[in-house]
Amino acid sequence: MKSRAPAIAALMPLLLGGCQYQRYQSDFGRGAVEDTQFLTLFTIFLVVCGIMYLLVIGFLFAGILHRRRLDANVVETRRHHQSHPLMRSTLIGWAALIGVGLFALAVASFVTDRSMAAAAANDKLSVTVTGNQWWWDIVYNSGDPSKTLHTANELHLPLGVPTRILLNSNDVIHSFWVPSLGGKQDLIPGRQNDITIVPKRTGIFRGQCAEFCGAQHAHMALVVVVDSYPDFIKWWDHQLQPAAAPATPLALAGYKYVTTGPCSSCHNIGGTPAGGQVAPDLTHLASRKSIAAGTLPMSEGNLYGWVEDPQSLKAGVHMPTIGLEPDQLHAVVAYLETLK
Ligand SMILES: [Cu+2]
Repeated sequence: MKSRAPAIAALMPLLLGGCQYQRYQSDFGRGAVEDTQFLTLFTIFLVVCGIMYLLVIGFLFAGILHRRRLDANVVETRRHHQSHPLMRSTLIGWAALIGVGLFALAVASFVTDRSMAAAAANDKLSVTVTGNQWWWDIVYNSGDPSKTLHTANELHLPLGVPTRILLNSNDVIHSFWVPSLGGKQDLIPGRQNDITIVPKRTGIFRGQCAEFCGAQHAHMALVVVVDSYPDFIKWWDHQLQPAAAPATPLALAGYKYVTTGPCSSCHNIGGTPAGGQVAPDLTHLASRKSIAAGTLPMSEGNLYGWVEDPQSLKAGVHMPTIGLEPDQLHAVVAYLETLK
């Protein structure tokens, strides 16, 4: 008989890849302490409610069968209903079971709630995330202003560190939701909400605005990267650096256009004259994994497409289609690619 080992070995990358993908955006991702707590609470509710449901259905069918047998003799049915002791004890048992089930759910819910509140009280890092149509502004808060970091659309979190994420909105209601890392919280204009996450698995996770916020709501995704603590500090230190100086004549031409032309009135690029504050910070744009809040993967081709005609890729986005000449487009993309 032929061994199945080679076939299973051949399937392993597919299976492992599937697991990896599942964690990317999944309520079963178990990427953070909060996600695991939610999942445990969900499992307890599912089991208790499932048992209750099966019991109700079981009693229903038992009642129907019992009734059919008794209907053969109406007199017997009446006598039975008046005096059957099993009926009374069954009802008392059922009421007690409902009480115990509801009490168990209340205790489980309370314990989960307290445990999440404890993590929020011990936060070690504070990040402010502001929702905009249709992108995420991200500021890493620090007591030292030279360490305050401004970025966009890609959130890095350190493994095992309780991080409080302060949530604001500049326009309409959005919702911060990274399924693999825990719950969901609204971003409301004029009000600050917060959510605390303690990541327990390194990796890349996808978040998505979960409150309909306009035509491009579906293109308001958030890439969340959980790094080991040393990698996170390395990333933070690198992101604090000003933009790299252009090294080629083409990139230099792009630098001049981007930092003094129309782009600079909306975008900020650290260490350059571009100081706009109403669009995503571009200082380290090319180090990110996506363009336009998860609309496209980061690549040279996608940068060309996005810069040339953002309206065809994300209709209604505030970035206008400027109509660059081909040489301007080559130069702008060459410069943006240096912003690692
Ligand atoms: Cu939305």
